[in-house]
Amino acid sequence: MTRTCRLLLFAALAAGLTVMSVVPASASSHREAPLAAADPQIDATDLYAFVSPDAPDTVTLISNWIPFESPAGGPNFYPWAENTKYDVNIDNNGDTKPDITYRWTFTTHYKSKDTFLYNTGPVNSLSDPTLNFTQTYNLERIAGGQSQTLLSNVPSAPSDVGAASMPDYGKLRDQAIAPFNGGKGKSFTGQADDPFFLDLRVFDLLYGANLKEAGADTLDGFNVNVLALQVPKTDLAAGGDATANSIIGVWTTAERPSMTVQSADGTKKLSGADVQVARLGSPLVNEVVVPIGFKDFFNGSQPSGDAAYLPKVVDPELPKVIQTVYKIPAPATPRNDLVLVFLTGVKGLNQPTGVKPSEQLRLNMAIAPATNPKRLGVIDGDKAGYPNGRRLADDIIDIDLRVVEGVLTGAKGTAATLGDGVDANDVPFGTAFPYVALPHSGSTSRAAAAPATTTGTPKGGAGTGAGGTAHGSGTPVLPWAAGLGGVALLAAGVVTRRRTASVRVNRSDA
Ligand SMILES: [Ca+2]
Ligand SMILES: [Ca+2]
Ligand SMILES: [Ca+2]
Repeated sequence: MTRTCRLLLFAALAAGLTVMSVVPASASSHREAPLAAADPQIDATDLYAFVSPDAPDTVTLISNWIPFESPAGGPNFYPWAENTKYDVNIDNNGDTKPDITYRWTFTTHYKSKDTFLYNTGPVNSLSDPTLNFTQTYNLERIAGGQSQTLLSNVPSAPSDVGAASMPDYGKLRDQAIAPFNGGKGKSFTGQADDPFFLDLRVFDLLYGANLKEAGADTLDGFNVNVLALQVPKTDLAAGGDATANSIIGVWTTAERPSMTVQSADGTKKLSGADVQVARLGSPLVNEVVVPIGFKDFFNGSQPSGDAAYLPKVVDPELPKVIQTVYKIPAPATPRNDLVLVFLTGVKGLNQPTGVKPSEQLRLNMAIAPATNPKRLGVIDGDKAGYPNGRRLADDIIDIDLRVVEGVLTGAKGTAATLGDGVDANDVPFGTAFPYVALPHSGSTSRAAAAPATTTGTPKGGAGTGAGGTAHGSGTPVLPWAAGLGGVALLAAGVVTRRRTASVRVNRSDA
């Protein structure tokens, strides 16, 4: 058996084990890669790209980091990493190479290091002296080998310590929205509610003998750190022509120096050439529960090498595992439908002319925002949603479960109605940039915020900004991890093209 075959078998078996075991709360969609899980500041959770519903000449890009931020996690809370380049990359001609990169880099400041406090009194403004810990950032746009500074020394919104410390957090959020290019562009960085929603406790539901029981949002009450950007479509399109070149591919990455030297005096120094330590494009490529090891390879890889995954995508093992366990027939192979969704974009929707296969979140900017967004996006006839880009309210788990089970090639019955029972975020999204909900406050306990899902009470909101929906579809539930065979194998394929050992060695030393 070749190394590749062994690894693929292991991937399928491990994924199968996921199907057949109870999923612990810690095995979330977020902390999936071992190295990234130990290093949450460079753990990307989700990437979104959509035409702005209230400014349809612009596109909004949102890149989220640091999974499972517990709101009361003081006194250090959730700073951005220093010496790290947080990037959102755009391929606007389908050749797998980035043509434009937006880059945020952060610097930390203390008013006083003679206190352990994040804030030394109530904070009513980002410039208050009571906000002891602050971070500022520079935003660059890199294109054609040239770097242009769009913003410098702009404050990032702090973690929401609690109502006594930050009585009007919304005001702090507003102050952290920074316009540039004469107001044509906007940037926001800081804490927000995690907009991703899913149920990881599906086994309780499935074996609870009630497939119509509503799911519970595992990420309910948790925050993330958000990089949000809104720019004119013409800033993203090849040649500035958003009509002729309306399709872009997007992925987010983090880079930092390859060597970390930590000393007994409590200091840490980073040096050496930058190395990529995070990569995320389409959801569930970077979020699926994959076997130990594979995710970290993916995080260091480039889209230009993704063609190597093709054989793994067209003949995924996991639908066969689902067939064995759940008696849902696996779609016939080769799965060219999965290639369209995960590697090239769908022709006539979001596939660039002459595309080279690579994993990116592909958005056709020419498709106008939906008047009535559907949580299931394209498979429910709403072409402004995933997999044409991704809006905050798109129900990725339900969509990908159905896609992997063949809904794009006509699968009907159970395969076309699968879902995790969670149809919307725990809190409503905003209707204006940056659209993400305000963070859950450090003074709000998770228990107090727990949803009454078993009664079917709707929660969350009908946020219209990025396309909200109501809760409670009552669709049959299935472990979402089980439905992502194509993606798991795609990630497994990464290992067949692992990059130089030196990079990984440096990475594992961190
Ligand atoms: Ca390109
Ligand atoms: Ca949320
Ligand atoms: Ca769902």
